[in-house]
Amino acid sequence: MLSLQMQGSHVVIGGWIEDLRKLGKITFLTVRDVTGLAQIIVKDEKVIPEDLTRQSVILVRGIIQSTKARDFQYEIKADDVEILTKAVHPLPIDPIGRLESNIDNRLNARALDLRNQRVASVFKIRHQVLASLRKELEKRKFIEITTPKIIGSASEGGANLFSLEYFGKKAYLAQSPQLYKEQLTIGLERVFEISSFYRAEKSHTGRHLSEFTSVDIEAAFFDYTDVMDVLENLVVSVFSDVEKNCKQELNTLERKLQIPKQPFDTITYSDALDELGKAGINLNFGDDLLDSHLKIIGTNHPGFFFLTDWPMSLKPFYIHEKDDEAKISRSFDLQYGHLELSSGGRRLHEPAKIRARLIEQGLDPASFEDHLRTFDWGMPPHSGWGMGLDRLMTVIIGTDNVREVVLYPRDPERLTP
Ligand code: AMO
Repeated sequence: MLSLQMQGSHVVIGGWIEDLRKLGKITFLTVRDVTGLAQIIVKDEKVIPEDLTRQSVILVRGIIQSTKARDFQYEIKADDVEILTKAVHPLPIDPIGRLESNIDNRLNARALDLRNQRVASVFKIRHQVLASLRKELEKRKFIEITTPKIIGSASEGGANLFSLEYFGKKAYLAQSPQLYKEQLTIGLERVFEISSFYRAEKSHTGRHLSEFTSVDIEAAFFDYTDVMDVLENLVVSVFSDVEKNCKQELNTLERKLQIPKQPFDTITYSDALDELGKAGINLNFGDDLLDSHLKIIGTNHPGFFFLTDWPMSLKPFYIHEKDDEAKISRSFDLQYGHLELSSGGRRLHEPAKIRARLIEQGLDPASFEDHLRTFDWGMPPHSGWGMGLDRLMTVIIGTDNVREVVLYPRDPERLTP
């Protein structure tokens, strides 16, 4: 790192020209590299290459001296400026964000968009979130796994799968690691995966992508309330780690993080129906909660809260019922206001029960045979959840568009770059 203490030293720095101003015969450049921004002053016109453009990559040789500039502690008086790579002019977007570009233009020039320090900050925070999740899960003895993304049959049932041709056979892109993570509790007991998964839904919202990053856990001998505890503590640790380790990035984004208060509120599905009833919407037990319903419930509960005790009829085949009420599941969603961040629950682990549930849901046990076999090999009682990392990032950053927090988002309209 350069500093004023190095006054008088000869230095060589490389970086991108962020700004360029000529004042008479003097040229001022600001050059950025991974360590920050430096001001370069060029007094000799012959030292400045012709047609120097913003975003060109240059090598500067010069001497460190004190400066009158308000935003810098020192400047470099350049003896030599060499262009390593010239950038075009005009650029497709203004990378320092002085001229605002719309999200589509920015995504079309994403590599350049990241030279905007606000955008780079989002992805540095995302890096910290991933590091924090891994650290916390490792502390709790979870082992990171990587499961196949090309699969031979639908993992959870349902129709929202991308299909592809696989050496003459039909294959699919995995929508979640659900079946594998459950199977792996036999051998590894506590597992987690952080990977891309795929949903062929024609959704055009700020929270749906065709390719999203899911954080999944599965743990033997945990009930659903135990994995809810893990989830709550993980979310709080992520917020604290971001707050502690990303001060500069939060500052750049002008974002003040509130560490969520614990314990998170819990409301049951029946409580939600009551709240809707008070708002004049009368649903029956078993009706799904639509976006418009979640908006109302989210207004009543603006922060993090768990929504539990969903009807079994709304849950996938692998979810366990409550012992005392067979119509209600041992399952939950984690909400942030109206936004669903995660869903999970206790799973069926008895072979006969899971076969019966598949049939009850109109699914064919024969197409799940590889999975069902593992239930005869000592399947422990287990629970888990899946959380949308991209959605969690939108909460941390404070945006309502998931495309802001994904480098190269994929949605029904976007397959490039
Ligand atoms: P579910 O389908 O609810 O559950 O997905 C879990 C979480 O993943 C995120 N998510 C998405 N994020 C962005 N774009 C999408 N298209 C998208 N779809 C889902 C959401 C959601 O809450 N197997 C179960 C989880 C489990 O029980 O362990 C599952 O996939 O944040």
